[in-house]
Amino acid sequence: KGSQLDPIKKFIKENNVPANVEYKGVAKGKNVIIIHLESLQQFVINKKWKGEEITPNINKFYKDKNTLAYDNFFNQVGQGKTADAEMMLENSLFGLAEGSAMVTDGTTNTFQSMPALMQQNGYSTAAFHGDVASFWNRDNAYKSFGYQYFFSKQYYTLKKGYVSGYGMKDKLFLQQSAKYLEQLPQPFYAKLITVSNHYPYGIEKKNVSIDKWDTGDSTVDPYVQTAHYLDQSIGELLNYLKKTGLYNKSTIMMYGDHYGISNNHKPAIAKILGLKGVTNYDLAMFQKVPFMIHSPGLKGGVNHNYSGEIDVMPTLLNLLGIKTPGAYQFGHDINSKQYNQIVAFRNGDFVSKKYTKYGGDLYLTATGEQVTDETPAQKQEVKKIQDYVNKELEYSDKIINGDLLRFAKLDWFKKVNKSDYSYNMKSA
Ligand code: GP9
Ligand code: MN
Repeated sequence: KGSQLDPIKKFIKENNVPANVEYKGVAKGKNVIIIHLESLQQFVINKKWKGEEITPNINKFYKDKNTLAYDNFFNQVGQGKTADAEMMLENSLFGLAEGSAMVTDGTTNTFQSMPALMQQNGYSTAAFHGDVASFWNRDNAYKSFGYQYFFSKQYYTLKKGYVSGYGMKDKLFLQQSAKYLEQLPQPFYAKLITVSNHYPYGIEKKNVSIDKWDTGDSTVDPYVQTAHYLDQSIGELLNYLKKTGLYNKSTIMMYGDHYGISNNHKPAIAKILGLKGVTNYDLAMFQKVPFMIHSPGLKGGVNHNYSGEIDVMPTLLNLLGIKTPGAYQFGHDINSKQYNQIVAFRNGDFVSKKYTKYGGDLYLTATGEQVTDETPAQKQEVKKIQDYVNKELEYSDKIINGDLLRFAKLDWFKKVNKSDYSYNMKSA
């Protein structure tokens, strides 16, 4: 009797593509700093409002000669939002169709996660977030992922007005985080999760330095102000990293976790994008989020492959020169010459190089033209993509729901011992 992992192993092997050798190991040995840009969408990159760039600091980083950016990169989250993004980025496994996998399975499941792997490759590992440790069950899931340190709210000096919404204001959070960061043994793998650009986009007057949008949708209009504030906090952090010399010793990756403006705000979205109205195709493209990697010596540029959060781990691993043969990862190196360009959304919709399916409608990805009467040949092509999407979601769910990685034996990975870690400041 074969293992439940066998068909999954077969699927992954059949769809495997060779990682790009030109990028292999170019970031080897560098610190890794991951900056989670809360709710930041790709459309704000290089966009102006009233003559001013919305995200000038991130734009500068995006255009740097050593930054590799991806402008057709999609969020693939479900109800788990931030937690789903974290799950995909650090495991190359999807969140679940319902709920948050980090909450339901993060405590008990076995994972072969990025932090644990990095630790086994000689890195120290730390996560930073200015909310309570228990949100999204991070205090347990991070142990399963192999984080040595988790600097949550209890580790920060909090004065009156330091917190808004889900946690510490980004500028204050990143200032204090940087002080911890520079004390970590190098090389380190660190992730910093911002939160100020989170719905309902509340920001006090003294932090406002750009006008609201004027769509008339009061939920949407202040998004530009919190995005601008997030950008300023990133600018400050990058300056600090340059000052301390860490910038040149690190690979810095930034990504947006998911949309900030939901599909319930179509008239406002149309206004912001300068469209007469929005189609399901426009909404699909609206799911793009920033993804960029900066590393000293890295040959920069903009990669246009249709890709998504599930691909981050394999893409990074190739840059870091870490091999994971036979890994249970559903993503692929986006830089691969044979990268497949199929992006699954959590509900089974997809974007691919040729076709986009969103909200039950089918479009040609290149033009946005709707396909209503599929030819038999088109039907065949679409079915092939849909089958792939359904299978990867199904197999990823099987791994998480069945805790199947407890059966996975790979010689490059040592099983994580959760009891090695304790994040509580008081008991530590
Ligand atoms: C809270 C934060 C928000 O800690 O990460 O999560 P989200 O609501 O975006 O999923
Ligand atoms: Mn989020």
